[in-house]
Amino acid sequence: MECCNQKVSMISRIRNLTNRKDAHKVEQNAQKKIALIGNPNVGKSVIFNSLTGAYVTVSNYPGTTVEVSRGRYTYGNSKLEVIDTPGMYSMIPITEEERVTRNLLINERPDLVLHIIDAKNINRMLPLTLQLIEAGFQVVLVLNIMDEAKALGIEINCRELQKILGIPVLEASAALNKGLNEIRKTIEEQIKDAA
Ligand SMILES: Nc1nc2c(ncn2[C@@H]2O[C@H](COP(=O)(O)OP(=O)(O)O)[C@@H](O)[C@H]2O)c(=O)[nH]1
Ligand SMILES: [Mg+2]
Repeated sequence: MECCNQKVSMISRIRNLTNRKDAHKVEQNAQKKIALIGNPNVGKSVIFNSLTGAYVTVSNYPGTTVEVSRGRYTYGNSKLEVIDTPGMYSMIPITEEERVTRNLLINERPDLVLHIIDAKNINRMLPLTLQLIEAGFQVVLVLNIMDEAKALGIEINCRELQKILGIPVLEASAALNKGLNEIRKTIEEQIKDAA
């Protein structure tokens, strides 16, 4: 874990030396974007629906038959675009869905990435969190399906995980409407920091 810790802190130092935001922003005042990323069946769409409500468009990603949903998230006077992406296991794509999500991340460079994982399987899912951090994204990790994890006796030391990764880590049971206020609060705090 120490080695992983050092790696993450080195990456964040390198990230601070580069000016990636300016390099990728087409418009200075473009609407900020949040992408929901994660394996299939981790609750991305449940969280997307709760964040966006009525204003949602679903379209095929250009040149593919893979659907991507986009919606609006409003707070105060600010509006964000939220993107519900096709399931992804790794930044190195095997399926067409993964290729779409990888391309979307590269081409649209979201200001914030919510990596949503199933709390029952964090060991299998954390490598993608590291890949997203390594790729320079501002990441928030959501440990969803906590209700089932707890029922199985799985306990996760969120504080320690947060310290090791250097990013916010939240617990949620989105289908039971738990943890969503905390997700909203964290999005609003984090998006302010996204220059
Ligand atoms: N028990 C439980 N089920 C959940 C939770 N979040 C989502 N689900 C269920 O998991 C399934 C997949 O959710 P969905 O949002 O479609 O996942 P996606 O493939 O990541 O978009 C659905 O049946 C949801 O109702 C949760 O926190 N707890
Ligand atoms: Mg979905």
